[in-house]
Amino acid sequence: MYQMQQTMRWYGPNDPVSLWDIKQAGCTGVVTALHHIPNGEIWTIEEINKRKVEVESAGMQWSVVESVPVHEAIKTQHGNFQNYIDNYKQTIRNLSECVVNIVTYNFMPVMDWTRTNLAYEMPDKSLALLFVKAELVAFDLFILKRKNAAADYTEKEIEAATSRFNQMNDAEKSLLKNNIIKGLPGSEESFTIEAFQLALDTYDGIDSEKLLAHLIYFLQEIIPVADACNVQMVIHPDDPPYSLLGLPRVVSTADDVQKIIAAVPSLNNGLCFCTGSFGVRAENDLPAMVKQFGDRIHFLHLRNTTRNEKGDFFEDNHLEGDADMYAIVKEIVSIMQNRKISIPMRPDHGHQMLDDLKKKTNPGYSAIGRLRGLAEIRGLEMGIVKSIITSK
Ligand code: DNO
Repeated sequence: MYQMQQTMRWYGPNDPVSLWDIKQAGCTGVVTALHHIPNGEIWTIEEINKRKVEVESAGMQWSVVESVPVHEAIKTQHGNFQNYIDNYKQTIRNLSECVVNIVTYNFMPVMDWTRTNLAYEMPDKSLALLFVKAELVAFDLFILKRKNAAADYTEKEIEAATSRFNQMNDAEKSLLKNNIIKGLPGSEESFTIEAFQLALDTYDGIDSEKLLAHLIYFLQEIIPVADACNVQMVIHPDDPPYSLLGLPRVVSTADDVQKIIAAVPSLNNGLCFCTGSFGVRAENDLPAMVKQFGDRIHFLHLRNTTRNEKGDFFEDNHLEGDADMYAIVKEIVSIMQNRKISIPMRPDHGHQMLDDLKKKTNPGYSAIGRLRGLAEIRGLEMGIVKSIITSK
């Protein structure tokens, strides 16, 4: 039976987690990107091959690129954005030339994934990633002081933000600011507060309808290239899956995904199905979404979150939290048998725990927490697969 290909993300030679650590976790594939190449520039065949050889020298395969970042000019359609689209096409061709055929990207304005607290202590003393809406609102109103920000929030939200901000000392305020504007691992963008405001300003007049039109234009340009060279493009959902700081978001729900597919139906217009991102919205029925979009899910991020009705969430253990991981993996197993393929997955994030508590790690990307997540999901999948075989 077809089973998921087990992979882990690797940030390249500076990652404190080595390729051999990943190999020892039981992975056969690696998810990586050429983070040293400035956003918008072409990835040359030479540079791609260098990374490929490095990964292969540890006995694994470069399974998925995460990410080829989409330049902000493409999202806003400002300036020489068409040049950036042309560069993007060339990067897709070059990756295909090197037989690296799955490419992740996102279309989130200004910020990639966002958390307000990167070291939230769990009852077992491991550290998790946390998003507290009141802290984000406090950052917006009292640190960034964005014009007309208050109009984006309810009275209750403003009250909660004010009271949260008043409890924070200077060090906590500065940490909150940095968590939001400095960019989390893989974000490729890092700002000062002034530059951050300028970046937000470039979205003046761009609502979600316009941003979606820009995304569709981008796809109409790049998907024919992906089709011609057999590359699967997979969009990562918004994380968190709702508007932040007044910015539009267009990849947060099943309806959003449906619109993107309807505009560009090729199966190479695919999805990186991230259970942790979609799972923060209660109306996203994850197993149903796997079923609905199964023919174009080419990459999986498996992780779990526990949310509340205020929009807060923390990253839970992989098999705990709001996402029914059993039902999700069962659906994935069934889709892989229908499609006769193994879909690459990575255990997304993990708690900082055990020896990693003494180390400097990339938030969410320490070795041991991800190893725990991978091991649990691997066992879950094996149980599902064996129970299907024995019930036949
Ligand atoms: C965070 C990641 C994201 C993801 C990008 C894809 O942990 O899931 O940074 O790589 O959004 O482009």
